[in-house]
Amino acid sequence: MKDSIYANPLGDISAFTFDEDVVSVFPDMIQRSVPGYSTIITAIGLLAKRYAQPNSHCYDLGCSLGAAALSMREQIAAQNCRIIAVDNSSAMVSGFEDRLRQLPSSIPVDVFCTDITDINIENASVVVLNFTLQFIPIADRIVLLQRINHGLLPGGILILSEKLKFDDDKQNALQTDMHHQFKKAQGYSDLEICQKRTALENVLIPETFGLHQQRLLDAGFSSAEVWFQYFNFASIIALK
Ligand code: GEK
Repeated sequence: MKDSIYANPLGDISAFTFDEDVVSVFPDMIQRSVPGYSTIITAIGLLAKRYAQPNSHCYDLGCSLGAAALSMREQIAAQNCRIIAVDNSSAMVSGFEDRLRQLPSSIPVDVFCTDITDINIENASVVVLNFTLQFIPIADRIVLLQRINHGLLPGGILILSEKLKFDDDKQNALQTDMHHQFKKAQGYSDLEICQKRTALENVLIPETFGLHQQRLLDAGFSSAEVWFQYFNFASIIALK
């Protein structure tokens, strides 16, 4: 279904939530809003193929409809892996469960409707935060990353994708504008772009790559580098 949630003028724009209306258009919304989204989803599968260890867990935190979990499930060759997918939107979780019922596979996927800051992360070889950390309050991000690092096995990997901001004002304005140009090229109107931006204010809180990198190192990762970037959207590989 095509996303037209912000197509008409809304008197009062309430804060963005992942409710049933969003879930019904989510695949179209994320594809047309996040530059490089499908490339990142494909690469998450390839990285999981390389890093998933036998008898370990692969986590998709903030799984939405499970695109990253399904990409991992398609590629993982290691024996006896379990995918654990978590989201705190019940509409997303039931949408993903519906999808899973239609797509059986030998690799089990457990889906939990809970806050990712509340879950136990253990015996993990791969952890994915694909455009999710940006919705966690900044003060809580370090603890979550520490817990992920702690739950990763030696040789484990975190894939962290985020919308970025930039220290330099000109760079920030340019990259933000290019993102809007990307959305316009995907068929969104100026009104849709503007109303969505208002709805996301104080809900999606981007940070610079420098802050992410330093926090990942502070959380115990040995290195963190961008492997993909398209305007102000980037994906980072952090190695335990
Ligand atoms: C994808 N990874 O398609 N606990 C659990 N889930 C949360 C929390 C939280 N505290 N905060 C937000 N979410 C997906 C896309 S979307 C990104 C991820 C976007 C969930 C929220 O319910 C939503 O489903 C997801 O994080 C963010 O690869 O829409 O920009």
